[in-house]
Order: sequence, then structure tokens, then C-alpha cells
Amino acid sequence: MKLILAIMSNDDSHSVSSALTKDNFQVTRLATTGGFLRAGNTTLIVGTDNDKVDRAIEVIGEYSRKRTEVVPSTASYDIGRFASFPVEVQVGGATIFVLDVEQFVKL
Ligand code: 2BA
Repeated sequence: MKLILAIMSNDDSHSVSSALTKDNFQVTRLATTGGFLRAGNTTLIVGTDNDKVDRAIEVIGEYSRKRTEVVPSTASYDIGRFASFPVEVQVGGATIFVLDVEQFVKL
């Protein structure tokens, strides 16, 4: 058995956990915080059979892949005026750890 820890943005976590659950994986969601940005992210815990790890990673990748989004940004000018313009930002992606499980017990 393996334990998958998948860290991703809060925005992607709902669709990833729904897709995993639909695919019969058992999922636990943790509200976590990145050490570098100190912003909230989500860590999913998935315990699964060895032969299903690749499928779980495939599903996570499908719903959290890196993509570019256009968001509004504002610039201020010294004359007290503001202008709004679109900027492209990269969002999504996941950091995944796969660990061996020594023992799995449900009481
Ligand atoms: P990512 O590398 O995609 O990492 C996203 C989040 O995944 C991290 O959030 C952290 O919560 C987790 N994570 C990534 N690698 C990990 C590891 N080896 N062990 C445990 N957790 C891990 P943040 O720490 O807030 O980092 C956000 C983004 O800032 C990172 O995106 C990376 O692009 C950048 N970053 C992180 N540490 C950096 C550093 N020391 N110098 C420069 N950039 C850094």
C-alpha cells in the first residue's frame, strides 16, 4: 500500500478531490500553508494500492495542471488616476509525494 500526499492550490482542490472520489479513491483534505509564500494551499492524503498510484497521479494532474490565466491588474499614475489592464499569471500544478505504508489499520 502507498500513501500519496498531494499539495495543490485551494482553487483546484475541490475538483481534484471530487474526481478522485468518483474514481473510488479515499481522500482526506488538509488545510495547509506553504512555507515560502505563507499562503493557504490544500494537501490531499490518499491511501491506495500500489497498482493504483499511477491512476491517482493521472487524476490529480488532470484537474490541477499548470495553466495560464488572465487576471485584471491596476496601475496608478502620479496624477491620481488608475488604469486597469489584464496580466497573465500561471496557476495550478501539484507537488506529489508517494510513501510506502508499513501498516494500515481501521478500528
Ligand atoms: P511549488 O514548488 O509548486 O510548491 C507549491 C507548494 O508545495 C509549496 O508552497 C509547499 O507548500 C509545497 N511544497 C513544494 N515542495 C515541497 C517540499 N519539497 N516539501 C514540502 N512541501 C513542498 P510554498 O512553500 O509557499 O511555495 C510556493 C512556490 O514558491 C513554490 O511552488 C516555488 O515555485 C516557490 N518557492 C518555494 N520555495 C522557494 C525558495 N526557497 N526559493 C525560491 N522559490 C521558492
